[in-house]
Amino acid sequence: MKITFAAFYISVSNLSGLPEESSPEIVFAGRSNVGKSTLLNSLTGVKGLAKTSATPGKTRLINYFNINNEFYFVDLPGYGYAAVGHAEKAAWGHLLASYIEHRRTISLIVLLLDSRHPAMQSDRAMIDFLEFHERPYGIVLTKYDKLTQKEKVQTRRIMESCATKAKFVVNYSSFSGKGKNELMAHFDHYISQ
Ligand SMILES: Nc1nc2c(ncn2[C@@H]2O[C@H](COP(=O)(O)OP(=O)(O)O)[C@@H](O)[C@H]2O)c(=O)[nH]1
Ligand SMILES: [Mg+2]
Repeated sequence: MKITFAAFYISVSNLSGLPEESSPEIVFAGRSNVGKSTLLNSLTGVKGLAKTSATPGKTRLINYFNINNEFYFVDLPGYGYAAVGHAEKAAWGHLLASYIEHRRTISLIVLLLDSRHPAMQSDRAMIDFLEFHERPYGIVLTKYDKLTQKEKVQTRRIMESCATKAKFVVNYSSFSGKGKNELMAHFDHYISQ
């Protein structure tokens, strides 16, 4: 797959604001600061398409991007950010859960995990949730450029034991471009079906 067109489409703050279920959606989820905005910008080649921020936990919206006038990339709000209040956290957890569970046009969920600490409690909870609801998901290990050789081996072992239903695990670095072609090849499979 080649992305020839990418543009912001719409931001929504609740389920009733979601677009019609018409085009396929590739959904990106992960903890705050995992590198999701950076990954979206590097995949599309559009700098600043998704805003990158030094202050994690600020994006509380579901952002839709039109890709090739064919499908959407959907950027979910980051989870697991400690400074967010309890009530707000619960509300967002509920929104994310309902969206992931019920949205019929989701073709694939891409779960981003920080390759240095890939299975923190909130990540495991997300993996369990996806597996319980039998949603098609793949894993991207972000910031792979930061790993030592030893950590690479450890990370792979952890993935093999905890994300058993993942369709793929891609080692990714937005900085070097590592993993980009591999990830795009996986997308082909889910969009052309
Ligand atoms: N070393 C390294 N840092 C990255 C990579 N991707 C993102 N980052 C850094 O991680 C921080 C959070 O990135 P951002 O995309 O805003 O994360 P988000 O909160 O998940 O959207 C920023 O300082 C990025 O520069 C990567 O592949 N390698
Ligand atoms: Mg972001």
